[in-house]
Amino acid sequence: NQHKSCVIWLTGLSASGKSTLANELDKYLYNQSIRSYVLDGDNVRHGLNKDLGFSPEDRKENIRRICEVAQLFVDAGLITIAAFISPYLEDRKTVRAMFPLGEFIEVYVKCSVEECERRDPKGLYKMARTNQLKEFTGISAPYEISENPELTIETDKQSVESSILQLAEYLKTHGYL
Ligand code: GGZ
Repeated sequence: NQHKSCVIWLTGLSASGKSTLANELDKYLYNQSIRSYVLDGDNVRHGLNKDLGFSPEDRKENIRRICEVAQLFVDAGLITIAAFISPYLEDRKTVRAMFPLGEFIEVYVKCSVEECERRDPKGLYKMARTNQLKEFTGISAPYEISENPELTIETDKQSVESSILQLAEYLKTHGYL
């Protein structure tokens, strides 16, 4: 199937729904016979970036390496879906600047910190609140909101299905699919 390769960059808090959306979009594209690949903490932070922690410098290096990998996947012709907190505006701007115009689609996965903390699937918010986890995004480390993401998805207001439709609609109307 014909598509234009690009990177779909999902940014947002821990437990905001980035990985869920990334994997559901990946499935959706697969069902349309479109080649895609998901980069997320599970396949990057445990391997390539296992030497990195969560200080601002390490997060910056994390995002820099992911950007390099994403460029390779986009070159290989895939719709590349990256799901990382990527909390710093400057780091996301740097990634954007590494891609030709139109090949970087920033998606803000918006969810209140209250709702993320309520979900807390891995108990990390709890650990952050009790100081067992330092520099935790949203609690003791910043998340900087972008002014102009290509898309905003509000996971505390809309269903996964409607979010995937919103993403697919964007990709279709902008000529990626
Ligand atoms: C934020 C942390 C931290 C701290 C561990 N702050 O919900 P998760 O568990 O599965 O996803 C989070 C993941 C964040 O990694 P990223 O590579 O996306 O972060 S960044 O883009 O900021 O470099 C969370 C877990 O790692 N985790 N400690 N202190 N998230």
